[in-house]
Amino acid sequence: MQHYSVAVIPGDGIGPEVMQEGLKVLEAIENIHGGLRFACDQFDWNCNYYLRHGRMMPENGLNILKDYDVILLGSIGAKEVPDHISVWELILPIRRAFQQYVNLRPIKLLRGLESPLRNKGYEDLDFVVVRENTEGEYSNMGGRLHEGTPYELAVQNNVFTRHGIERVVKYAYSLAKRRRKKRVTAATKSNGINHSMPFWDEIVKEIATEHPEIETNVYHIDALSAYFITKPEEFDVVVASNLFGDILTDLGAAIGGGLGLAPSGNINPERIYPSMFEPIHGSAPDIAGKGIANPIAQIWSISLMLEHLQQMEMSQLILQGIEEVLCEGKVRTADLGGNASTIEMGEEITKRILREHGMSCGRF
Ligand code: NAD
Ligand code: K
Ligand code: MN
Repeated sequence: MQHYSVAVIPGDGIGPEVMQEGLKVLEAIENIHGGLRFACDQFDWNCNYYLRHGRMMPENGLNILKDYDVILLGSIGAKEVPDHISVWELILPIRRAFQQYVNLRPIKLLRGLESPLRNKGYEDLDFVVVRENTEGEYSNMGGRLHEGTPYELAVQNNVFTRHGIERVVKYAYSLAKRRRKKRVTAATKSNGINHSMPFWDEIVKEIATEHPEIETNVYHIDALSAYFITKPEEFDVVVASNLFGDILTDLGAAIGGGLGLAPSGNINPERIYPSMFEPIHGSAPDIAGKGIANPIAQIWSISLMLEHLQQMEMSQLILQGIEEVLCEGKVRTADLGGNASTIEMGEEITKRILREHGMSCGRF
């Protein structure tokens, strides 16, 4: 029997709604496999917790999380708490303390869905973005001066370290080696950003020469964004700084069918610390509480989590279950043009995964 400990942080808004469906899928996987056990502990660390305790997680929160095999997150953010508190005091500390320097975001059009890009099918849309996740533009170095005067100013420093760039670019190459097209595309803006991007480009070039079997392209971020729309079939592994990767992947999610589908992994490749899996989307306050959020991004994030735990077959099974439900087309949430609830969508996928294995559908 293989045991994994999972720290579950449902979060705010639609986070708990989609997490509930994700956990049904995880339970189904335990039933199918027989030899896998997930010991899930739930933590109520979110904006409500902040309003009660004045912090997003307990003082020893990171210490508590550190002993888990993996962390599963829903989404964080509520209007009562500024984003610079909710995100900066929960998600960013986890990413940094656990050296989750790779933010892995598959951009893949699932079977059964149509891309908003005309004439692009699932054969054309299948790549991954590797986003640097611990430094770059998301630093807290800087500040504001002369507030309330006409001379008011804000400075935000970007922090790029050789170590930080090398490790994420190396990861991108190691991933490209295992993929079909064997191609790395690096995002830059060396014609507009003076110090950090030329530094980034130099390191990409150094690592590229160590991998002659991998094709390397370097594109400016503005052009690259346009190519996501005009020629997505060209990409295999795209590596980008923290900010560029963040923006590229919401765009990637949109061409892959929307934010309701897009998963991500915050990965510590050395496996010294737990990695964290979460949908790309936030707490979606506009639809929270209505029970209509699409749970697929959360469920697919669990598939990525199983891949990280080297349970490839179970990971594939989840993706297959999602695709089959989408191909059938009967049960769809509002973002996909249907009228199914979050629960109906989650349970349909769970049932499908169980049925694949000739299991009775239990309580569903
Ligand atoms: P968002 O991702 O929450 O929502 C953007 C749009 O996508 C909304 O119209 C929303 O309804 C829709 N959407 C998102 N997920 C969906 C789903 N599963 N099904 C159907 N539709 C979905 O982004 P936002 O509105 O910019 O941010 C809202 C809050 O979330 C903010 O507080 C923000 O800081 C936070 N946020 C958190 C994370 C995170 O938890 N890692 C990520 C992004 C944003
Ligand atoms: K999220
Ligand atoms: Mn984002």
